[in-house]
Amino acid sequence: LADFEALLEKFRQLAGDVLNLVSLGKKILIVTHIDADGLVSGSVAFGALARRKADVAVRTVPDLDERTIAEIATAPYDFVIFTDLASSLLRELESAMGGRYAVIDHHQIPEGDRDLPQVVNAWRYGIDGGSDACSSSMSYFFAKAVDSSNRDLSYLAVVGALADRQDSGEGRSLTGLNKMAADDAKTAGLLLESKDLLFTGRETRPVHDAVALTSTPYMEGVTGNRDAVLSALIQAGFRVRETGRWRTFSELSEDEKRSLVEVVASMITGGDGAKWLSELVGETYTFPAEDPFTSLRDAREFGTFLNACGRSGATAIGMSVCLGDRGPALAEGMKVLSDYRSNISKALQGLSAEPARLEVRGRLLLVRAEDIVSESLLGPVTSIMSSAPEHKDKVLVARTRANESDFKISSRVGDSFTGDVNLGHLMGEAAQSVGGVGGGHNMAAGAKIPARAADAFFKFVADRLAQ
Ligand SMILES: [Mn+2]
Repeated sequence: LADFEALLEKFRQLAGDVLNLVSLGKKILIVTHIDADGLVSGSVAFGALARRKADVAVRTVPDLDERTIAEIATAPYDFVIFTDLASSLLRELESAMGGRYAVIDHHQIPEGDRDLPQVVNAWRYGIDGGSDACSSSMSYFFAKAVDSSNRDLSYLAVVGALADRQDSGEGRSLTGLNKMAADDAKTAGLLLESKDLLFTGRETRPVHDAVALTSTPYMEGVTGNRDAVLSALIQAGFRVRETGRWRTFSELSEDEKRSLVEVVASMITGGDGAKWLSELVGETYTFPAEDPFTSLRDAREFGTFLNACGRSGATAIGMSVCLGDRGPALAEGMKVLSDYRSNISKALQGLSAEPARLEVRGRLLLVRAEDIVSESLLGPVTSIMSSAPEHKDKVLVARTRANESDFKISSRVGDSFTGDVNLGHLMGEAAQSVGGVGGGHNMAAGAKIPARAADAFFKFVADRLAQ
């Protein structure tokens, strides 16, 4: 049973311990992951301590391995807080760092490690870390325990939760600890919630663009079909432009939204129009303090913005924006976002031009993406591919080179996969069987394995799925 009170009590304890270190002038390092949830949770923990005049620094890592741990352990810091990382490497961390660390995380954690005093993990408190708590909401409640004035950071937890696809409540709403953070943001006047059509880029993209970019749900004949959408809208007499610029979805009147739905529904092939509509309507999370027409106004788009920064090596830009920079960092980040979008579509095109790279083994779809998809884009590319109708009933496992000797692995469970699989555990066990490391969530997980053991790794996964 979820015990939120015990979790909050643990955060009060941790906050007390850390503030004690701060008052002794100790040097603190925050280490976080590069995805949106990682950037938010790292920024929030960093911001909370910086506001208390702590001697604190933050750094990001694409993933944690023993070499990185060894390097961090010898860096000149007295205490290290890991966010959105480390739950599958706690033994290694413990032996490298002794008691000089804390972990704030929501990834699955080995049963035997749950009670380590240094670790604050959602699962330990009966909270589902795959759907009810992300590192951002965890880190936010840590920040609030450090100082209640950090309530103004609550809206960031919403960004992290949506970016980690935790909108698993009714009508794609937030639940659990994420909802508690969202409620704080609403109370502070920083967040508006309403039911609407969840087109991607609803605040920023031209209407036809937003429709064609939307891949959840995947709309056959529409998703990815920008030009067709535009001409259908024009043919229907839809006002797509205002003097000199494209209109966005968020500007449309209710009547216009209805007629847009009609046009889009008529374009969808091979499906049930009413069904996709019901999947497309959901909870929108809007930040009224952000400028209209920026990517920060809609919480889901804010998450995409941060993922783009993280996956493009621009983590400092993403974190600066989280910490309040709406000038140079935002402008720079917008450029990063548009490059990121085009790199992803190039990667997807590259794969579809070489169908031999896809191999079906029973319910497993194996993708050999080396030399086409870079390590940092493997996660997003895997997500998009697994939502495509032809792959939805599979477990998709993709690989690419991380360096000369290792493969990076990214995996997703398709929406209509029927069967019981816990990918976090499966990736962990499969990686371990070949001398690698892996872990994550039920529906999305990853690993790093020695390249020479790739065949054995895939065989392990395929055999497991065949059971
Ligand atoms: Mn996360």
